[in-house]
Amino acid sequence: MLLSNDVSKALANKAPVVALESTIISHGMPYPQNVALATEVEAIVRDHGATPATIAVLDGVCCVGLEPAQLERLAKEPGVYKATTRDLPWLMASASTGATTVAATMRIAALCGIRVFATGGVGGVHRGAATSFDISADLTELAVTPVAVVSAGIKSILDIGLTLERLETLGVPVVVNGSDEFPSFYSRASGLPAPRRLDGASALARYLHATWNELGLTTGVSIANPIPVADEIPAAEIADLIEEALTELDARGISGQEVTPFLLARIVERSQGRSLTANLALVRNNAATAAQIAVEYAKMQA
Ligand code: PSU
Ligand code: MN
Repeated sequence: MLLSNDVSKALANKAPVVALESTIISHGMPYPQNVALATEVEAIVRDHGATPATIAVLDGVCCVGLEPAQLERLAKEPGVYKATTRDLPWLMASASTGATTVAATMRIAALCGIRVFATGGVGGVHRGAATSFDISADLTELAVTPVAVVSAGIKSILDIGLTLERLETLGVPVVVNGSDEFPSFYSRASGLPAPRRLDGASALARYLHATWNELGLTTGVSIANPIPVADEIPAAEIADLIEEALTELDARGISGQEVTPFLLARIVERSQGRSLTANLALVRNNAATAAQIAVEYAKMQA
């Protein structure tokens, strides 16, 4: 494990740190918007008083806190693997380079003592999972790793209702920031109620403190942070694009790890970049919220 100077100083001082994933850079967005966003998100975290820790595996080493040249490499290099937790031992043993998903990022963050993590969307139960068995290992990790993941909910490429059921079964606390409805990434709406609601960073930090420090739960926490109203794409508008992407997925027989990156790329193409603009906006929003939560949570540990 290799921590950047900034990250190791912040952790030593018990200062707030926000983990950031790298699959969103390598497999979730096109170049050059991906590297621009990664850089901007780090600045947003800093502006809100926390230290950013972007996580990836570079040449077999788990890196926490990356240099600009390393972000550029992850954004551009075609051979970067997509790595969930179970891929980490192989990347390390074969000295390979991998971008970490929500699951793998959570695991590495937890090993360093980082408790708050910002991303765009988390994985979940895929539509048709009853026959494909395709359920993201992000849910498995949320069940066992004490890190709070701030996301804009989940895209309706997934079955949102089944994902919420699965999270309930796994005992993962799920809370929506400032809304009574669970958000669906591009849209504040999903048709499903928020399992629980809290408003703002200090209430959310109190929730994390109760989860881990007072109750001793060992799970992760899912904090769904709805996309700002001004950046939303109405659910009905994105629904057709998602259906088309899912039909093409079936026609091509794509399965396994390729599913999510394929769907993300198709939706960007078919929306003529509109979905990308919304995606950038919600990630910025999540970075700001996560940093505020990390700041409040750090105060409670003092
Ligand atoms: N959903 C998004 N954007 C993303 C991802 C999911 O809206 O970039 C990425 C995240 O890294 C997430 C991963 O952890 O995809 C889930 O992949 P899978 O479905 O293969 O578990
Ligand atoms: Mn999968």
